Amino acid sequence: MRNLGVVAHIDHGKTSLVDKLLQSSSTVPEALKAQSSQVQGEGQRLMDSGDLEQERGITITSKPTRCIYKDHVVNIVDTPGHADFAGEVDRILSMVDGVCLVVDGGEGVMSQTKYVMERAVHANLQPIVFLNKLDRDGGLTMVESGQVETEIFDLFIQLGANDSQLEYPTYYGSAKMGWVTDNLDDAVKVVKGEASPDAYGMEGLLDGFLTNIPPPTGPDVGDNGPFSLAATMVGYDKYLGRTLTGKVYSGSLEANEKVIYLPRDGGIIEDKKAALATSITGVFAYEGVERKPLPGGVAMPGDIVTLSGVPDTIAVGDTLTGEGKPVREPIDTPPLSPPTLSMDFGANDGPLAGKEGTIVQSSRIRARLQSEVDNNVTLSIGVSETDGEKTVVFARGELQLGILIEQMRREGYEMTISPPKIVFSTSPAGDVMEPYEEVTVDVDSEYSGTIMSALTGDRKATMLEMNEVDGKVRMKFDMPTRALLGFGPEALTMTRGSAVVNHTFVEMREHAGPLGEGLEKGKLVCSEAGKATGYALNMIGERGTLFVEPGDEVYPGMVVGENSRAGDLDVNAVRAKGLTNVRTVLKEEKANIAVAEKKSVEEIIAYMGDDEVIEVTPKSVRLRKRVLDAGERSRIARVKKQQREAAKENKAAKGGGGKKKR
Ligand SMILES: Nc1nc2c(ncn2[C@@H]2O[C@H](COP(=O)(O)OP(=O)(O)OP(=O)(O)O)[C@@H](O)[C@H]2O)c(=O)[nH]1
Ligand SMILES: [Mg+2]
Repeated sequence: MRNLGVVAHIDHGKTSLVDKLLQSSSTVPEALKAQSSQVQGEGQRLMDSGDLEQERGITITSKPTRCIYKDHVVNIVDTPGHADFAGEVDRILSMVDGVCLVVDGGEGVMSQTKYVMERAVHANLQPIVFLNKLDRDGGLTMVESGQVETEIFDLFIQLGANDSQLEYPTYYGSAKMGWVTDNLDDAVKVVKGEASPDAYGMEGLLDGFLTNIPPPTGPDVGDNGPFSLAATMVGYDKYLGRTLTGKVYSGSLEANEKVIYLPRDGGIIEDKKAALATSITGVFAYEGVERKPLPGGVAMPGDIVTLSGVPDTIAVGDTLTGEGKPVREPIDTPPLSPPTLSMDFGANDGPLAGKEGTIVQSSRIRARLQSEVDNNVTLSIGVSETDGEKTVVFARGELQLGILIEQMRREGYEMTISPPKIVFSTSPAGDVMEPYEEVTVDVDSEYSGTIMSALTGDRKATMLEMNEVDGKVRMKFDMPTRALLGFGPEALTMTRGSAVVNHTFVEMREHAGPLGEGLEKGKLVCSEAGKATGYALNMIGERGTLFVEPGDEVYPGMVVGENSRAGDLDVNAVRAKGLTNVRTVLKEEKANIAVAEKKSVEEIIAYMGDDEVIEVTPKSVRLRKRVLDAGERSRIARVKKQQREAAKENKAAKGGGGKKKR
């Protein structure tokens, strides 16, 4: 048996690789192979089986799958590459003995490559490197010159990899086309059309797993030892109820056996043992994305299995053990890095409340969030400090929150969500601490100055390094997480889409003080209620960017666009043109109106001002001012301005007008 995780930076081709590996193994039934190649034909990946995963083309949750290759069971776990879901990767690595590190040959080592490898090296996992996407235009250049391999080796050294880890083999190929080889010259021939990819297939890499990754090791308890398994993923199935996935650490388990669990931070409670026991109703493993009864029915040490009939209250990180002969202490599960962002979720309190959602009460919103937390260790919740009715959700990034909100919308929830707050902490000395990130920006050389001034100005970043290769510049910055919000989409606009921004949490540091005022965007705020008209939007469109279309329901205080100047502007979005035939007018005008910019939930999260809230329903996502009344809002704005000026004067007085010397 071999257990391995497929890890990489976002989009480097993990899921494409797992899909192709499955097709080359012998367990996966013909039907699944067909399904897989059909899915791939549409540019989609079989293993990205969730709705949102397929829509966005990214992996959100890790998925184990089991295949048989040359009489070996090979459990492969696909992991997400986006930094917001990095908590998933931490857990997966505790189940496996090796990792297949996928690196896009055209991009080389990226921020998330480092993050996942740091975890893998420290978890003592045996690595195998796969340089992917060599079929792409220019995909070979950096690989042929040896640059990518040097970057990878340097990374391993830097991470303190041990001798056996440093002996990792390197494979070259294309996950998309389904070929791999351990010989660079052969890969070059295939890419240049001098050799056929058919001669290769994926077997070389599967063989590499068998030779280089050690079989699972556990405590030396043999088959008669107590059964134990750490819950790595918890789920819910409408037929099976609560399910749990993890690797058998010791002992064995089959259906109908009784189990209890130990919380991750506590030992066994003797008198509660019997009350907490449940009977396992099923032992399963995944073939592709299909859940099947585990062949043979008995889960043995090393098996990665999904169980049903587990206690309802078991959470990720808890240890499941046999009732008759339990282990006394929970299995050690890895600590997680702290959440960086929080948002308050509450019932919709806007004027359109209750019209579009089916689940609207704050108590039900809280219950739903609680169940999310039970299944996902990287999220946590609490009661909001500002409003006891609201639930605060702590997460690791705007994408993670955006995906959660998007999922809830689809289930019928309607909510108001407050702007993201950075999670601060207090140092032992009593200073306010905030999270810092390392940010890498890859961009066409001509835009390097633009990026640099955008980040080092209002956003308070410090540049760490800058390298130029073939007209592309890679820059590294160090900056507060707070200052990074909204930068991704902005960077794309500033560089005509050429910028790729990546970031990883570094550490908590002393609070950097207020960010530049240039980051505050002026908004176009609706002054009247009704349906937006083409006539009105046509005029408003000249003031900036529109977020709504003719016919969209609007109300006073709703943000209908971005002002091209600083400061908010009240606009009437429902004004109609005289008394002419409204229908034809609408039609004529629609043609002239600038297309409304509809942002995704995570884009709105990163974009919203701190006096705004998001209103989410199954049908709409609206941005609005927290205070709807225009008069009240301008009063608050005046006070805020005064406070800011007073603070500035204060600072100037303290500094004596001159610049402080270091
Ligand atoms: N040309 C080319 N494209 C590839 C190759 N492998 C993957 N891709 C493409 O790269 C994109 C990302 O592939 P995925 O397999 O989803 O990457 P991933 O690493 O699983 O992405 P996340 O899970 O979201 O981090 C898709 O559009 C793939 O079709 C390859 O070998 N060659
Ligand atoms: Mg993926």
